Amino acid sequence: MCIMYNKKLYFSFKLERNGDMMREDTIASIATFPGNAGINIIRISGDNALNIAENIFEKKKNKSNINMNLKPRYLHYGFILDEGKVVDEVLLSYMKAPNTYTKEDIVEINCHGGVISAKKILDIVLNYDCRLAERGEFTKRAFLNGRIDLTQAEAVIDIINSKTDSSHEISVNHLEGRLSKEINNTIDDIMDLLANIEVNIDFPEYDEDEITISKAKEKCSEIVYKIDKLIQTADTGKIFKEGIKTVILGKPNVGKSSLMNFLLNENRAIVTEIPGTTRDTIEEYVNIKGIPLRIIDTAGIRETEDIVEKIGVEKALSKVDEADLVIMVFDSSRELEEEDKKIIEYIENKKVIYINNKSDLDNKLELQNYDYIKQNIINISVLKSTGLQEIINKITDMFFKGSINLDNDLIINNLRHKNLLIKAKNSLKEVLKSIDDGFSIDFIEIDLKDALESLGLIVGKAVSDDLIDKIFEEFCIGK
Ligand SMILES: Nc1nc2c(ncn2[C@@H]2O[C@H](COP(=O)(O)OP(=O)(O)OP(=O)(O)O)[C@@H](O)[C@H]2O)c(=O)[nH]1
Ligand SMILES: [Mg+2]
Repeated sequence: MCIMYNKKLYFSFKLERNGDMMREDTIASIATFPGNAGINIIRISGDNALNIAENIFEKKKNKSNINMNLKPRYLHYGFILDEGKVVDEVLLSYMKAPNTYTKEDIVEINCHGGVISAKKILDIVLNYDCRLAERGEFTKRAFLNGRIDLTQAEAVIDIINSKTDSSHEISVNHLEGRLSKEINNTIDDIMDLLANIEVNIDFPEYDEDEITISKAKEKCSEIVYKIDKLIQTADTGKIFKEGIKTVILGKPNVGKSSLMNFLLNENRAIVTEIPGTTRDTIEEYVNIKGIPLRIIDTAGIRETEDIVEKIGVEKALSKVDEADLVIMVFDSSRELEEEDKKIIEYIENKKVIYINNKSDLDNKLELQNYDYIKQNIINISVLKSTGLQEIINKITDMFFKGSINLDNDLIINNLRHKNLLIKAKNSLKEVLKSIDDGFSIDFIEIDLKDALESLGLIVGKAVSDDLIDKIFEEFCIGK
């Protein structure tokens, strides 16, 4: 006896959106960032795209291509005209549906850079039966028309927003469909499990109840293990996406800004011998040997009557709350002072790397009552450029268990995915609990279906319009 538990059928109950072409109006926008660059691109998608192109574009007249139609997938050289007047010299391409980014007809016009040409051409395009695209609407159409699933659409925005090579690499993996494949395989596994259980409910004579249950338990534990492994990658994924939020903290004049500049390899923050030089926080991204740091230089912590400095100190302390890592800097040429002690106390629940800067000078820093710090402090001299590698090694140990390897690992870098995986895992744990407690099989079925639903939402099956709108609102215009 065999009942096919069909994934497509299961999700079609739940309003499956992917696959059926949506008939939509034609949209257009500038796909590039207008500014002093070589070119800008205006992108048009929809049924009316070709008609618009034929109306506004005139090919450079040479004998071979006068009056020739806009052949798909060719670059056509010519001019955009407005009431017979040349607006710009352009290259235009026409890509015929359905093998395009949106699965609709697409026209792309490469015009000259700067802000005026692209804006003028877009205005001309919008005079036709066409409207300005919303944020992410091209990619949204790619999803709604079934060319990509939701994880792939989300990967597009992550690629655009990537600040480090590693984050880019993780998102490209997702765009290639590695995450979708993994999730879909897990969905298939649960489908199989459900099929077996359905057989048992409908045709109890075909299988021994206990055998089905023990098999279900084994399979379910395997799936929980697999999902758990994915969830565990989420912290690394978050770090690569957002960078390790690292606050450099210390009393005035210890060399915090000098360390910031050293890590960034540029003179970003002002450095002087006057204590209280840095007033505001300064935030920058830096990728040091594959480690993405979102690094924040702060005002030196001390009691002060200076109103601006006071605000700076408060801001510095507030940054500590959201920090993944604090780099606390001491000045080895000075004795341990009350301010140092207060800072040590303030950050006692954080991940901290203690730095003893100015180790090129005579050491006056005594850390008698702070054995842990004494044993773990890293001696550096920003002036002499020594000790950076040790800081990097320490961060690698703290956040990546000693090594960074993105080659083989599928990494979750999206909070929505993480939360849905946790939900699916919890449903499956309920299944295991029901089995242990001896509940009937139809009970188990309910939690299995809940797990399926959560996993389906990751790849975009049965998602609500509100969720789709929310996801695509994060995109930039023109994508
Ligand atoms: N000898 C020595 N001097 C250093 C070293 N690092 C920084 N300095 C000097 O220490 C002084 C203070 O450096 P800053 O980087 O401005 O210190 P800061 O902690 O940012 O100071 P505030 O912004 O005032 O809190 C400057 O004169 C630096 O040149 C070092 O490794 N050795
Ligand atoms: Mg400073």
